Amino acid sequence: MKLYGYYRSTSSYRVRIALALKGLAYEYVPVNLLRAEHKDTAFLEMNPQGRVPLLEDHVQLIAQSPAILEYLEVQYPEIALLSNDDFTRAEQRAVASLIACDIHPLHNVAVLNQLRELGQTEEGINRWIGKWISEGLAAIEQMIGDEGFCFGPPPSLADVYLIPQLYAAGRFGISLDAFPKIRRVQGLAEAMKAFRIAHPDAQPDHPAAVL
Ligand SMILES: N[C@@H](CCC(=O)N[C@@H](CS)C(=O)NCC(=O)O)C(=O)O
Repeated sequence: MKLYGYYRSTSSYRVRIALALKGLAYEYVPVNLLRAEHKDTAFLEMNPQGRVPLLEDHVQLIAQSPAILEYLEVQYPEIALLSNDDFTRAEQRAVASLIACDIHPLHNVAVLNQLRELGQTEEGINRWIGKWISEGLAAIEQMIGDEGFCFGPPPSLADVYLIPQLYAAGRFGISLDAFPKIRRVQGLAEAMKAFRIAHPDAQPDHPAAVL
């Protein structure tokens, strides 16, 4: 398998966590968003949307992290990220969807650049980012369980989405002080190897690694 990604792309980070939790080996192919490598013709031929992540498996290409994660879950079910219980599985998907649909797209680089083009100030943009991340995390704080990862001892799809979103919150200087349950999950992830090897700091295209 090959994963085209960028070290601090939260949707690439989701896929790296899932691959690590499932114990799947893959080749990581960095696509530098700052150098606009995702808009190169060669990359656009593979993913017409020009975004990461992109997964290659058995010579097939899959775009969009939710589609990639679903594919991995079906193809490599031995370590499952979704519960067998219908209600718990729906809860796990609800947290994932909240992040994928209602938080992350609002602070994606293309959206922020569009706000800049429309004349928004950096201060306004920071307030915009803070609003969507803080409101989303406040809801998640109430949706997740009282012990273990989001929904019990084993990490699930909800954690696969939550941990990268917390990394983004940190990058944008958003405090997690009001979210003790979320901070508990963050602590558990920090202690688990699969999450550590998927972290942006551990990627070969992280600036500290490239220098
Ligand atoms: N819904 C997509 C979002 C992908 C996405 O927005 N990726 C960002 C990085 S996290 C990207 O490639 N941005 C480049 C751009 O917007 O030009 C997914 O989950 O895969």
